[in-house]
Amino acid sequence: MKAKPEPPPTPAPPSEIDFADASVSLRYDDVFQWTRPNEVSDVRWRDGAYEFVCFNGVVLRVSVLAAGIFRLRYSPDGVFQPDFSYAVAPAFEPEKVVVRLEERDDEYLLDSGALQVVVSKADLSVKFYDSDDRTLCEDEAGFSAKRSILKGWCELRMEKKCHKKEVFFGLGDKACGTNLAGKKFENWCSDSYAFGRETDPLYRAVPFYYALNQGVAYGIFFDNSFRTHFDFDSEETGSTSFYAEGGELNYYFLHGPNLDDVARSYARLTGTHELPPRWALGYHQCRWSYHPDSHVREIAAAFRERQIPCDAIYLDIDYMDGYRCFTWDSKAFPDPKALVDDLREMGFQTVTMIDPGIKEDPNYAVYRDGLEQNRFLRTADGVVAKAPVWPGFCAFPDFTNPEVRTWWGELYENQYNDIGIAGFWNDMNEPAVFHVHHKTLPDNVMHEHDGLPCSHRKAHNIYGQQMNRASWEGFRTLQPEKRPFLLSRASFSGGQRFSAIWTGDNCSDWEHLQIANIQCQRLAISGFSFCGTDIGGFAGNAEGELFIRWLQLGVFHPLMRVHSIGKHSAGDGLPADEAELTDPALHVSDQEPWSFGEKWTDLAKKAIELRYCLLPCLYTAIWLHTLDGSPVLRHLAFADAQDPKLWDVERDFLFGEHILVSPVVQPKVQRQGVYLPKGNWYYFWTGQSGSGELFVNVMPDQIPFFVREGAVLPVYPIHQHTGIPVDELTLYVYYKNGLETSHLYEDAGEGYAHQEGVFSLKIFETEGKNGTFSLRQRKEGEYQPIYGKVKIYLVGFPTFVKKCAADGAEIPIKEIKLRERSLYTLTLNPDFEKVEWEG
Ligand code: MIG
Repeated sequence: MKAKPEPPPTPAPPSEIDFADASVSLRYDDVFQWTRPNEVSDVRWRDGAYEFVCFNGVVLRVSVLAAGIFRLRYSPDGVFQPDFSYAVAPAFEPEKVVVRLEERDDEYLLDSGALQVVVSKADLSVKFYDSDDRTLCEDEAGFSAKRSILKGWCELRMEKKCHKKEVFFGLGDKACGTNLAGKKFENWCSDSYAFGRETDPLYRAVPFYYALNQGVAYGIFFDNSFRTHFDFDSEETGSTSFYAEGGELNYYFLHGPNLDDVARSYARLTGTHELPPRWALGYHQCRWSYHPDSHVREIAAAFRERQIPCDAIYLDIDYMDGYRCFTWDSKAFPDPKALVDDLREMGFQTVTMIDPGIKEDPNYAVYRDGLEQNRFLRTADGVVAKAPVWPGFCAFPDFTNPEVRTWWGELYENQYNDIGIAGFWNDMNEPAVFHVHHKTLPDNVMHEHDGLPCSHRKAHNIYGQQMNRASWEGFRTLQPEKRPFLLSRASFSGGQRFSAIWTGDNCSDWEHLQIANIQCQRLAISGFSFCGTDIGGFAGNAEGELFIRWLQLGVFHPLMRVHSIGKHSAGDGLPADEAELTDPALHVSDQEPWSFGEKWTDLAKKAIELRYCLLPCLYTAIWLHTLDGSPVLRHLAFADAQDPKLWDVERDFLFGEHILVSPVVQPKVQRQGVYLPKGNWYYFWTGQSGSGELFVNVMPDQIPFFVREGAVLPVYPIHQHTGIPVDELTLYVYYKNGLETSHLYEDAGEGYAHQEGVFSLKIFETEGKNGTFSLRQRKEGEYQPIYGKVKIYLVGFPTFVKKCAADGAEIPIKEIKLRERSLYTLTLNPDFEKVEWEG
């Protein structure tokens, strides 16, 4: 070990002062100063972290939270603010990891086994290595911080080396192409009506990305709620950087080596959505607005008449009395309980919208109570902050105050407990206000921030997330035995614990169908697996073909909801530009499954039916997600990160354990080329198998998708809503020469008994060798699905099946020819343990 360097004889030189605006004006707008770490003077162990202290006072704290999760916190002046995060799940518990500190000539090494970090003595820059000595990620300029007189520490920066051909994924819900390399982004929750591919920022802020360096993955989660900026080498200088406009440079390094490992580590850190109620995974119909109640009833009746499955109908803002949250327009909805009861009778759940803005109106109880009980945000000068939204000027609850969250949660009592509204929809919670440029509350609005008061600069990005938390916790308290359903527009990392997400105000065109596809993939790998888009597009008018292709894609989105602007009573109090954009005259066409003529209605019905057939796959995928954080949707690169051909794929993606979806996102497609990741895949619609590059014939009523060889795909019969018990389960079993495992998870679809063991988990193991194929079933849990039989389809068996036995007893089989391949069916008792086929 080398002796510690002697401190320099003179005090550290002051950092350079840059009179930034001097060239522009003699009156300095502000004065900036940059701080960068200099030589490391000391390393010490303090409060569970290694602290590296530089001569000029910069400090880096490194802690190892789990095998593969390192945390790095920097302070430019040696002072750390209290450690606090709205993103990290309270349930996250650091693991004990053995870490060895070694001092070398020029650097310190922290060795945790699989992952190692070295810290340079010269300038505090860090490098991450894996146990094979591969450099995963290394600082370029590393840490720096800028402060100014007017804003204090206003740029906390990290700059890393960007490797040649390094690929980047994630970052929440950017609308651009999959690979983020060469682009730069901002995170600032923003109302983005009719956004496009290049629009940035959007509604959500998720400062988390994946990097893939020669097929080896790592992740970076920059846990900072200020406006953040990410640059993936957009200037081609060979560097990736990110910075925040305040707060702390505090990031987590998540070790791969697989993309899935990174996804799971991120989920472990920030949590997952819990199992939703089963109805929330059915088809949802929405409109701005179904109004009055008779119209809602007509819509419901039309679904049942046409036998088009549906589980939920939404009420947009017009159900309220003058956009006052938690009230009803008593003319249009004279008896909401009767409406909701009748809908439930028919198998529909009702979802209502709630906004954060509370109308300034002394006769409105929520506003009055809020004022009296000091529930609203105030400016730094102490006055209640007000800004116009739908109802005119509004006050905004401070959801970062625990008492306000409790108060807010209780406001749902009437709708949730008395009227029976099953789920809620939080809109405008960026928060959005009607100001053409600023679009949100001013910076000088103060937030309680759970005991660490701060300005809106810090709280803006978590406002929506904390509104969702307030709502969610309210539902859990009001009806602890019921699984909440909450859909939100804005959120922040970790917000997946409190709500599902839809992508906001998109448009009815093909470009937006492509964006919808990309955004959901990206949201899912960024923690928000429970996501969906306004199917058919929100703004503008869809045509039949677009609507059908979008519905078909929606089959594979955890939230499957049609929504569009239409007949609504908006207009009052709207700023001119918004009034124009939302002019109902521009968006008149209906967007119900039957709105496009008989031909398209049949196709829409088929798409929605497919959703109900595949519900067991979706439910199982979500269950797996809640268990280990595996995203329900994944970019194709997740299937084989070593294959560069998959890095830039945008259209095709993985769904759940074993499905690969190749949606049609362009008009008039008749044949579609697909590149399949390693292994054999079966085309669902024909049962044909293939690998690598291939073409499929695209039918109007089919969304192309493939199933991995060896997989067991559970399928339910078509049912009109999820409240109808299914009486049969079908297992599609795909032949493979080798082994594969699949799961089927089922439970009551509501309530929390599954946490006490009342669930049914079936683990399927298939094995093919020497002309035989077997399927084994193991069961766990105490839940008994009601279906009394299971039908098995064997797909892709290479020869003719000569013999088949279930649990040792030979059974007769019926053979059905399907194209070139044989498809064999048999019906068994659901408790079977083993089926064997011989050729
Ligand atoms: O300023 O409630 O994104 O889904 O229909 C528009 C009316 C307010 C925006 C939401 C949209 C919803 C609409 N809302």
